[in-house]
Amino acid sequence: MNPSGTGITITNHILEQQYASAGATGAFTHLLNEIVMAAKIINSETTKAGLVDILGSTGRRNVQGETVKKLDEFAHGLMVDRLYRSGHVAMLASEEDADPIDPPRDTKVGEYIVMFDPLDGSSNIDANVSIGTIFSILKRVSTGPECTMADFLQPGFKQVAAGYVLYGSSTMLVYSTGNGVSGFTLDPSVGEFLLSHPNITVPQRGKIVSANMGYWDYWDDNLKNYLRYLRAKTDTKPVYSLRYIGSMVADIHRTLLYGGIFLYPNDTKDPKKPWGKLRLLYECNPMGYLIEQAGGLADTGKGRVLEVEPTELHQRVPFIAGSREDVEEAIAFISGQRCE
Ligand code: P6P
Repeated sequence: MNPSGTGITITNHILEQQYASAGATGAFTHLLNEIVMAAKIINSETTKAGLVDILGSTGRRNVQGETVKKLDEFAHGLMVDRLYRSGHVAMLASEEDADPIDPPRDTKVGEYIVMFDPLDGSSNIDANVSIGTIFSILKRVSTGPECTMADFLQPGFKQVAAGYVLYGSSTMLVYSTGNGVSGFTLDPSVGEFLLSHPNITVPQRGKIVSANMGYWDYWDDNLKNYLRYLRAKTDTKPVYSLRYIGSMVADIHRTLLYGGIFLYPNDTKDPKKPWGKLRLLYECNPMGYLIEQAGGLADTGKGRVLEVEPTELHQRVPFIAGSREDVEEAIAFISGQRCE
């Protein structure tokens, strides 16, 4: 085991990607490094969230004397500040804001569009369940002085990078710029993300199914046939284990490492919204990009997630992702081609 601080830092890794990319200007490197900085600061806040609540409930202020903010509002504000500070962002969109976020006055802007969920799963934080930050990076496509909605409504295969930060038993940053997926673990003793999971690859097939089975009655018969198939013991397949954390970053991280299948399918909870809960642009596209970069598949049940033509900033899509063979099998059931 290397002593702390002797591994490859994420900054080294990002720079190596820049050197390998002909004509790179360093803008992308700077942008990614601001996300790394934001991750370190958010991590610091999430690890003391419980304490802040206690302090906040007595003094109405946290230990630094600041007004106690909801953690996701804090993470949102920090991401906006750090990203625009890079000087390479054209415009931002966040799960926390209905509309895209304009750059502050007199901010140097660049060519990148970043969409993010600043603290996905934050409702779990009081239970000390892992939560995460998800980000998706594209290049603007508009050419005028102002960005347009077309810059945001690009299909997922246009992403130039995507990643997440998982604030859990250890804090990890996992990202891809299109050359495979790399995972870095924060070493608090040196304050650096060190390469811990080079070239993450999803196993071709797994033995884990990850879905909120509480919605069973809202799902259609084809999906139920698939789930019954997974829990059946046969000579050709094992019984699948159910693992569902209810925090997308944690569930997808496990799926990337262990394989299997994660499903947030469409449901009939609200007949007017038969498309599930997860948002396309800053949850399903970045996670789908990472899963595909790691050799897996990400599908809506009706096609590849990364080929969905977006129509709205916060639109939701069904999301079925994980090991290639598991997703292919799920789609065969969901489409009605298989029933056992
Ligand atoms: P449900 C968290 O609130 C989140 O947006 C995702 O992180 C997670 O995958 C999903 O919702 C869980 O939703 O309906 O199963 O509680």
